[in-house]
Amino acid sequence: MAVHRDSTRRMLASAGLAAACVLGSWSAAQAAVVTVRVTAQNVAPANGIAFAPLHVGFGNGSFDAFDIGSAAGAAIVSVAEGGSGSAWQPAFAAAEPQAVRGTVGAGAPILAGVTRMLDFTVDTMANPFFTFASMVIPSNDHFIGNDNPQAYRIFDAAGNLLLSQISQLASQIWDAGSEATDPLAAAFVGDNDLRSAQNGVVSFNFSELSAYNGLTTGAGYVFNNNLQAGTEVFRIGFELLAVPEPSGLLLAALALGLLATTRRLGKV
Ligand SMILES: [Ca+2]
Ligand SMILES: [Ca+2]
Repeated sequence: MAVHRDSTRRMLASAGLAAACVLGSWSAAQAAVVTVRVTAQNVAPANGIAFAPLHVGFGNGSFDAFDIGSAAGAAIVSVAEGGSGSAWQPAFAAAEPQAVRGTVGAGAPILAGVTRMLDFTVDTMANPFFTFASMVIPSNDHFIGNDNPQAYRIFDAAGNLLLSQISQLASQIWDAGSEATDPLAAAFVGDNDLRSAQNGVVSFNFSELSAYNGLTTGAGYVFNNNLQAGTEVFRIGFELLAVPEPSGLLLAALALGLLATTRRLGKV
C-alpha cells in the first residue's frame, strides 16, 4: 500500500506540475492581448480650435512621423494640411506592418467639448507604444502629434496599462512648416486650394492660430482661439475593456480534473 500511495502522490504532483505549466504559458500568452478603448477629447475653449479625426497606432516605436527642426515629410503633411492622414497611415503600415492603426472620430471634426472613441485589440508585447497625429483646425498646417515614437509606452508586456491619458497643451501644437499661414487658404475657414508653400521646418507654434480669429468656421461658429501656452486643448484616454476571465475558469476546470483523478486513484 505504501508503494501505491507514493505512486499516487507522484502522479498527482506530476499532474499539478503539468497544470501549472499550462496555466503559466496560457496566461502569459493571453495577458499580452488586450482590448483598449481610445478616447479623443477636445478640451479647448468653446468656439476655438477643433481637431480633424485623430490618427493613431499602437506599434513597436519605430515609426517616426516627423522631427522638430526638419522639413515635414509627406506622411505628416497629409495630416497637417487637410487632416486626411492619407500618407500617414500607409507610411505607418509600411514601417510597422504588425502595428494596429485606426482613426478615432473618423468622418467629422472633433469640436470643442466633443469626445470620440474607438476600440483596438492590441498585442501588448509586439505593440506597446502609441503614436498619434491630428490636424488643428482652422489652420494651414498645424497639428498635434508625438515627435518621439517611443514617448508613450502604453502597456507592459503582461498587458497592464502604464499610461491612462495623454494631455496636450496649446504650447505643444506644431506648425508643419509646409504651408504658409494664410486665412484665405486655411482649412475650415478658407479655400484649401489657395494654399502656398512655406518651405520651413516643423516647430512649435500656437500663436499663429490667432490669425483666424473672427472668421466663420465650417461648423458655423465664429472662431476665437482664446489660447495661452498652458491651455489644455486635447486629451487622449486609454481604458482596458473588461473581458471574461477564462484563466479563472481554466483553473476551476483543472482543479475538477485533478479531483476526478484523485477519486479514480482512490478507488484503485
Ligand atoms: Ca521624430
Ligand atoms: Ca505653416
